Amino acid sequence: MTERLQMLINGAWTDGTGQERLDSHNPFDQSIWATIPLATDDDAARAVEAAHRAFRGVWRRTPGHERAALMVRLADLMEARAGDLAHVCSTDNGKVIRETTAQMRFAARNYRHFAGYADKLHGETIPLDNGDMFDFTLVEPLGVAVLITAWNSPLPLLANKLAPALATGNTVVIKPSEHASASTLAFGKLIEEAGFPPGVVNIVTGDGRIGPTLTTHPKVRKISFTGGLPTARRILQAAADRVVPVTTELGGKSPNIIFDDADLGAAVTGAVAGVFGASGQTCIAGSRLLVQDTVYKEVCDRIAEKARAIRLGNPLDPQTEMGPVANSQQYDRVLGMIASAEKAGARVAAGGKAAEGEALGGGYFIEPTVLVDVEPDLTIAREEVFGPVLCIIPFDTEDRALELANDSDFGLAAGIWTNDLRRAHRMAREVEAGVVWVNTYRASYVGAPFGGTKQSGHGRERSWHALLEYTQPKNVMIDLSGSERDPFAMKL
Ligand code: TXE
Repeated sequence: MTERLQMLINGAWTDGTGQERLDSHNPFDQSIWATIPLATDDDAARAVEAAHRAFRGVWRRTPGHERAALMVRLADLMEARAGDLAHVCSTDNGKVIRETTAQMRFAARNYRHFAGYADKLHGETIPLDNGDMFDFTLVEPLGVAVLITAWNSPLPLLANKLAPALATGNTVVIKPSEHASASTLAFGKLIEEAGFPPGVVNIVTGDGRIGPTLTTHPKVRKISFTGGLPTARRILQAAADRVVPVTTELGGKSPNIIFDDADLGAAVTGAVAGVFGASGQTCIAGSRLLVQDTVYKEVCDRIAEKARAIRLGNPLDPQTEMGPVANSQQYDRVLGMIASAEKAGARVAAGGKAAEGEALGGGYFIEPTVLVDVEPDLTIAREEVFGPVLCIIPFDTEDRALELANDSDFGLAAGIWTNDLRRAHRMAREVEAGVVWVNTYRASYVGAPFGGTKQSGHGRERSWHALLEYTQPKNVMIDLSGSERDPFAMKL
């Protein structure tokens, strides 16, 4: 049965004012399993107005400890329903249930972590030389924040934004991806159950057409976006008109660098998990593997062997290691990029084509693909594939590894595999990335800042740094002297 889902505006579930709906496809078998409303501009504007009223009316004045209590309740609910939510996520975007289940716990921890900040936000007093003036700061929320997310990990991506936004007293309008909105709408039910006041969290569904209404609405004070670079450019241009701050979490072409002094077993496993986890559909995918020439052949062979052994199957089966890619556009795009890379001279050491078979339900499966001897200037080595494709590039010296690693428009993550402590520190300092892993890859912790540099985006999510994205200090200066001053002289 196809589920008919609704949006959440001002505390009420609604089809919106339009008649149109979008289909949600299960990427495992291409069935239409749900439909979502295609929000109109009017729906988007109503959601912003509701968030604005809730900000002005109740949320801004809700004490920190009460905001925290609601967020903890939300985290409890999310943990209790992790199984159901993971099921919706996996059905909607094809990510394996092992990962989506862990992701629900991770997202819940995010709300719990930021709840801890809600009653501990404070400004500072600033000593002035002149003793009869008193100066202090208030840390204030920005107001209505529009949170736009992508389809690959809807609820963890949302938690990165929503947890700090709520903890600091902002209200929000969420716009999940048209390719995977169902889990965000299921999460909306928990927002309601936890008891958040109406309008604090609104969810509108639809595609990019409602984007401009959300990003140019005069009552919006903040935009946080996770998605692709072309959309980021459009959002930044829209926000520029009204000088609205934007946090961007975009893609990557992250280098994973294996030196010959590394523990090769761990490095090979880390490289495989780093790019084939989530079928390569993560912004942090370690999609460029740089391997020192002395161990190049051995590493390529071991990785190709491991890639061929990855178990593909139904994402809802806990034994499955890799699911389909999330939608038909991704499927066509990834296969097209592999074909072009082969034509341009990359050699396929594993995979390279669509995966078919009875256990694969007719879905959007692509074989885990390893391309070796890849010239660093090939498109496949420079552009984000967002699919299960690894490019392996040899290097000789540490300097050359660094040069290759930094020769990218992106700068999200980097992995360094070495047992040389000095080299690990040198590389960590020199590599252009927002996140560096040494002897591990794709590890996450809510207390550690996350975000990119260069065209991977700006601003930070998770950790106390995320609080800065949703607050601004207001400086207050009080004259305590009680005496009249020279009105034409600069004070102090
Ligand atoms: O992203 P989009 P898509 C990369 C990846 C992928 C590519 C495209 O390479 O192949 O992006 O993915 C909303 N104003 N990443 O098409 O289009 C849209 O509805 C406001 C990397 O999914 O960027 C959706 O909610 N919003 C990434 C969101 O933007 C607009 C994860 C993202 O969609 C809009 C996903 C507009 N004008 C894809 N137009 C990562 N960083 O992990 C669209 N949207």
